[in-house]
Amino acid sequence: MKKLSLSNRIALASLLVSIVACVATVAVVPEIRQLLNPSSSAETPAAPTRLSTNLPMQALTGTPTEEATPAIVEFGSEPESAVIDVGDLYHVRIIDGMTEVWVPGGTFLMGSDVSDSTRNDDELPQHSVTLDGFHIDETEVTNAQFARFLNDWGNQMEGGVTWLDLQDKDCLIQPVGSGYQPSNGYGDHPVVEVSWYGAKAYCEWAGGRLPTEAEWEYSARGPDGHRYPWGNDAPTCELAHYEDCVLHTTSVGSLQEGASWRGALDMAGNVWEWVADWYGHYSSGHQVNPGGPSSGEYRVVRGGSWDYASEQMRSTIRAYVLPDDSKQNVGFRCASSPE
Ligand SMILES: [Ca+2]
Ligand SMILES: [Ca+2]
Repeated sequence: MKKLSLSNRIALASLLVSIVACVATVAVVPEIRQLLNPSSSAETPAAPTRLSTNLPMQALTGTPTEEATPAIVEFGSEPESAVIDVGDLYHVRIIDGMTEVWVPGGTFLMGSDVSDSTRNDDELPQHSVTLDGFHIDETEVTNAQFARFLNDWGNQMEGGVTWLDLQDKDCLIQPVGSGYQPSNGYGDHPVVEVSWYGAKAYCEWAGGRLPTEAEWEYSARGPDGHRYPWGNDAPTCELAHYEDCVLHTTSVGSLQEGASWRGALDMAGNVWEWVADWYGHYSSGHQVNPGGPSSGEYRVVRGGSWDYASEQMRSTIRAYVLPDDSKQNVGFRCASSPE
């Protein structure tokens, strides 16, 4: 099938979502997980990149002042299929209109070579990873999409915090009446101020999951081990959205030239992206579908953001954030495995 343009696909996705809106929302209640103590004094892993909470942010209007009452959740019959196939390369998820691109299974070298003078220590040791094929979202999840999720489920507490930090002035979703909506003009910007729990819950609602760290890196750099999603050329503002560009999030998917080898957009820049894994040291040796350490204190975020330097756009860069923390430069995208 001929590949549709991004705008056509967005239009198609919107149409599909409208059709299915009358059908029912099928969701899975995220299991209640053990509470994590945000003031824990456990030892910090040795790593160069911990995200700061004090980075510049343009002033935003409409700071929400109180929590909205969660919307009523209604259950109904399950749609016959959760996705519409639009071709070999991608399909559209009905519940939120997200396009997912297909990443075929393969083997790649994860992390950086020890001789690379620009690498950080936590990118070592470089190791061979084999992955089964999976789908990953073409773009970061937007404020409009996350607001729709909150309107189904309310802003639930998990891990000691709400999924979305509505009290933060940098949050771009606001409670309105008994529901939620994106701040004016920010509907197609990536959701920020979302905890790891909120990101995970969204992906489960959408019928998927957070990508593993290995899946994220493979989606970005591909089997040839590119330095950036688009290849090895240094970042420009046509390729990625970072601190030399506009000091704010931008519309997802607006930098087509920066597409990864499978067509995923903004994998470098715009917002860092939560992945499923705990942060920890890589192990050496060949691994198959690795899921990271079995426990930890921090969760991994990937890809750099609008307020980070071009050096942070490398596809092997790792950073870490407490799962109950939420930041103005951290969002996410989802993945799924074939049924
Ligand atoms: Ca990103
Ligand atoms: Ca916050």
